[in-house]
Amino acid sequence: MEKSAAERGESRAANRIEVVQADITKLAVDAIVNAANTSLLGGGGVDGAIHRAAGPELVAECRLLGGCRTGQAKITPGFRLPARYIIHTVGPVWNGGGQGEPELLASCYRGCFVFVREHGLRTVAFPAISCGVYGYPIDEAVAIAVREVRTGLSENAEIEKVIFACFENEVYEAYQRALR
Ligand code: AR6
Repeated sequence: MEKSAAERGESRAANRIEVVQADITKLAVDAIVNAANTSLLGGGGVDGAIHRAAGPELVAECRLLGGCRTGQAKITPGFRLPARYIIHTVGPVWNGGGQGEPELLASCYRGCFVFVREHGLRTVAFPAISCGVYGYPIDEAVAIAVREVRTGLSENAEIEKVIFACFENEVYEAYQRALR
């Protein structure tokens, strides 16, 4: 029987999503996403790893950007990374869920997809934004990430692949469950 357009769209999106256990700084993609803070000047977690791997040119470039609000995104070159670009976004700190956290986290993913379109990027890797130091419950964050990535893929046929780069088992398993 023929599938509906919605079903076809869904399967096309599913084929373009990959979950990997990897250090995001090693991925040779068009862009990796950084889970940054509002200063954009570096920090711990994935942000620290990206700044170390990209080299000191990154913080010099970030100083020119004037920070970034929670839920928004900014783009820089990848410098010494295998990735061509870094899209820096600031996830919400989890404060119980009543402070607009879900909308702010969704806004991070949407802001990244705006840059993906503007720069004609075909491959992009996301870390689990807000799932580390910022304390977002993993299953809830993963549900938002998967929903927003599916939407981003359905709105942009040029994207070949979106990778969820997971550092921890718990996060990797949460993505596997959400995508099943
Ligand atoms: N590759 C992929 N994922 C990683 C890597 C890596 N190299 N390193 C850590 N993760 P976090 P947040 C995972 O804390 O919660 C920084 O100090 C990590 O296991 O990096 O958004 C910033 O400057 C977790 O699953 O980001 C901010 O101040 C996920 O990445 C603050 O942390 C996100 O954890 C942002 O907190």
